[in-house]
Formats: sequence, structure tokens, C-alpha cells
Amino acid sequence: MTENTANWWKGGIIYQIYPRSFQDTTGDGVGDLAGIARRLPYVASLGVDAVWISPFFTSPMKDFGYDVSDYRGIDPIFGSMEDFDRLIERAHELGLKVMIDLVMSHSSDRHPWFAESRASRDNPKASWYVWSDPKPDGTPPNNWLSIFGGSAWQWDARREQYYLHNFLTSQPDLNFHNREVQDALLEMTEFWLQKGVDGFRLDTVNFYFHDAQLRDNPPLLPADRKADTAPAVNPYNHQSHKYDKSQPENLAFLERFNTLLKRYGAVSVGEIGDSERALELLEEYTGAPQGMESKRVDMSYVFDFLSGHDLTAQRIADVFAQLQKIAPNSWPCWALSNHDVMRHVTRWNLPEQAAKAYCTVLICLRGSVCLYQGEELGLPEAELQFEELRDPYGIEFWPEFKGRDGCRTPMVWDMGVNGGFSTSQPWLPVPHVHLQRAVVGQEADAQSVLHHYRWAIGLRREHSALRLGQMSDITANGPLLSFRRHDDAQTLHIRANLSDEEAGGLEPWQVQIIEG
Ligand code: ISL
Repeated sequence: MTENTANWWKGGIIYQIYPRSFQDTTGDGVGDLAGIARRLPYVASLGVDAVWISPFFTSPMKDFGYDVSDYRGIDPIFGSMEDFDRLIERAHELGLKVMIDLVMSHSSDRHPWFAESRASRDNPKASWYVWSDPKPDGTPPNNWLSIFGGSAWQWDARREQYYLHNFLTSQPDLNFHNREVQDALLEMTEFWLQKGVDGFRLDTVNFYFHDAQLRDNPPLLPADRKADTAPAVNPYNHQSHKYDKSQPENLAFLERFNTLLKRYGAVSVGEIGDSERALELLEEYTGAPQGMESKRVDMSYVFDFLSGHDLTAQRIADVFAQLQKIAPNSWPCWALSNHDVMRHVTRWNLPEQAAKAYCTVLICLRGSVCLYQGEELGLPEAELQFEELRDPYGIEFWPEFKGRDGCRTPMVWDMGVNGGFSTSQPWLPVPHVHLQRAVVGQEADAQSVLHHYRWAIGLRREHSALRLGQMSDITANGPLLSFRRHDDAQTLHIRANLSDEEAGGLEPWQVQIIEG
């Protein structure tokens, strides 16, 4: 059970649910809110503090819910508002906090706001989105690129202007420089706060503002390109994103947003996608001197352990050294997998023992943690054929980048039809190899990855030093990682062998935690 303290999130563990793929109760092959409610006892049994539910709002589903056409509506495919009310009630009964996913940087092009905005150049919502005249030669106003491919500008014949979209053309960017837009989004946020949600995951939190002068992004030389947040084959990595995101004006908006949240005792985790300034932003958004709370965002969801770089002892030590230097007052939220990246067991080619070792290390790090559904089963990435793809990002860059469908296939509950996910054909296939990793089988096996996750989560709950303590003496020596976690009550010495050979007196993939 979650203790009812205001800082439950600090050092807490959040379980991410991708609603399309968690549990279908209507037999249409897509998961729904009633399905989540039905499976909440399982989630609570893991010992986590909260769930983060990816978007379930009304949407044409071009980006599977990250394109919202009604911020206050539940998409019928996921159920009704009554289903949501029941879900939240059930979660609270089980001691779980509920965080929902706010996609504020852009809406769907089907949102009535955009329909109005694009109707003319002088309607009341004309500047609710980011519109610009073309250059004299008809080309877009600047060189900004969409993450999902091509220019970030889309021509609109009615206004004879371009509009900005950092993602799909059907995801126009809202203009945060317009105070009315901010107010509308804050009102929408309050609607959900009044429904009793405990917090928000803020999608693309550093994309809210763009440079009002629309200046070109400078190019990045090949040696300076990092493929941390977008795949290497994406030309988005060829620019320094100096002007299209991570603008200073965002700080004042985040303060407005946070003031509202704190009136309801709610919290936020902001997703920061920025290969160049991630740590600086982490400090700007979540930095708070010892004993104080952040004025902007409580936790920052960072990409350091979500990229393709092998997670060696040295890399972990380096990330924490950088963190100490650049973002000493920040509060990160770590994740190894999510609905956007290849599942880490496949990304790093991890045997089962290694999956367990990385789980233990993750749980021992300073910060909060997000676990992604199915990672507690050690699920590998699903291998899909081009014909099976649903994600436009993967369809655009296939086969060099296969998109995000491989990590979004349904949760596997049992060995029955479709792993117990749905009675009819699921929207993405359930791979045969996943069935062997279904929940029921792992519940019955004391050595399973699932039992290991439960044990590790329990360990964190029992040790205040793991949840909130300092982290120090971080060193890497070959495959050996060692560090200390300590608070007034206890000190823990952690040593991990992140290799498949014996090292420093530790078995392959052994993690040793010694109190004292
Ligand atoms: O920042 C990035 C590249 O530099 C990206 O990794 C970006 O932060 C990420 O793709 C954002 O993802 C989120 O917003 C998308 C949605 O498709 C994803 O599913 C969501 O997690 C657009 O809303």
C-alpha cells in the first residue's frame, strides 16, 4: 500500500500502462479502461506506487492517442468516463496513485481548436497554432524538421500559410506564446485534477515553446550528432535544436502549471527529449535546493538509459558524474523501456540473469523509476513484418528503423488465446515466444523474472536509503559498478557485476547489496 504522504513520488516506482495493449474486455482486439481496472490487483501486487496510463482521450489515433481531438473525452475504443471513474476508484482502493498522460504540445488536426484556427487568418483562434507565411519562393519559413520525417511545416491551402508540427502533419503544434492557449490547457488540466488524478506525465514537455522569430536551427557536424533520442537514420539528428524546442519561455509556463497542481497536491513527470541539453533542462525544470520542492516539474523523465548505448558500468557511472556536475539539485526518473523504444532485453541482448541484474541496479539508483508493462516478464521486442506495422514512424523509416510497434504488442497474461489479452485478433500480434513468458507461468516459478521484479521493488520500499538517500562513491571498474546509498537511518553498499563472466569475486550478473 502506498503511504499517503505528499512525496510518494520521490523515489517512487511508476508502472506504465499502454492502454491499447494491456487488457481487452470488449473483444475488439484493443485494450480498454475496464481491462486496466480488472488487472489493477496484479499491478498493485508488484508493489509499485503508481500507474502512468498512456493517452486514452478522444483521438483519430494517427499516433495512437498522442494526437488528441478532445482533451476531456474518453475515446470510445477505450470506454467511457464512467469506466475512468471506476478505474481511479479501484486504483485508490488498492493504494495506487494514478498519473495520466497530457499531450499539450500539440493536438490532433481534428481538434475543434485547429478546425477554427485554420478557417481564416483572423478568427478568434487564428494564432492558437503556429502559422507562418512561406518564404518568397514558396518554401517553408525555416529549416526545422519533424521527428517523424520531412519538414516540420505543412502547407494549408485555406490560409495559404504553413503550420508547425514537430511530429505528424496531423499533430499541429499549439502556440504557447498565446496566453489564451495556456489558459485553455490549464483549465483542461484542472478538469482532470477535479476527477481525482494524482499526477501527470507531460508528453514532450520541452517542446511547448518555439522561437517566436522562427530562426533556422544550426547544422550539427557528423561528429557532434547523438542518436540518443531519435534513431541514427533520422536527419533530425543533423541539427542543433536551438530554436524549435527547449526555449526559456517554458519555465514561466511550467511555474503556472505547477502552481495549479500543488493546489490539488498533484505531481508531474516531464518527458525531456533533447540530445544536447538534457541535463541542463533537468536542472532547470526539476532543480530544487535540499529540502525544497521544485517550482516547475517534480520529476524529469530522461532518455539516458533508453538509447541504444550499452548500459555498461562505465556508462552508468558517467551519467551520474554528469548529473552531479550539471544537475545536482534535480530529480530524475529512470526507465529502461517504454512504448517508444525497443524493449531493453533485446536492445542490449540480455540473458534472463542480466535482465534481473539491471532491474536490481535500476531499483538501487537515486531517482524515481518508470517500469513499462511486460518488462517485469523479461519480454523481448516483438519481431513484426512490414505488413503488420501500425506506427507511421516505423513505416517512414523502415527497415533501418522499424518503429515502435515491436514494444507495443499485447501484454501476455496466460497461455490461452492471444495470451489472455483478447478473445479476438489483437491490433498487433502476440508473438509466440511471449506466451512462454506469460504472467501465470512466471507466478508459478519462484526463479522467474517477475518474482525478481517484485523482490527488488519490495527491497526499495523497505529501505529508505534506496528511496530517498544520497548516492555516492560511484565507480566503474571493468564490468563492476559500485556505489553507496545512505541516509540518516542506514547505508547500503551496492556492487554489481554487469557481465557474463566472474569479476571482483562476483558471479556473472550478480548484484550484491550489503547493509552497514
Ligand atoms: O525528442 C525526441 C527526439 O529528439 C523524441 O524522442 C521525442 O521526445 C519523443 O519521440 C516524444 O515521444 C512522445 O511524444 C510523441 C509520441 O509519438 C510518443 O509516443 C510520446 O512518448 C508525440 O506525441
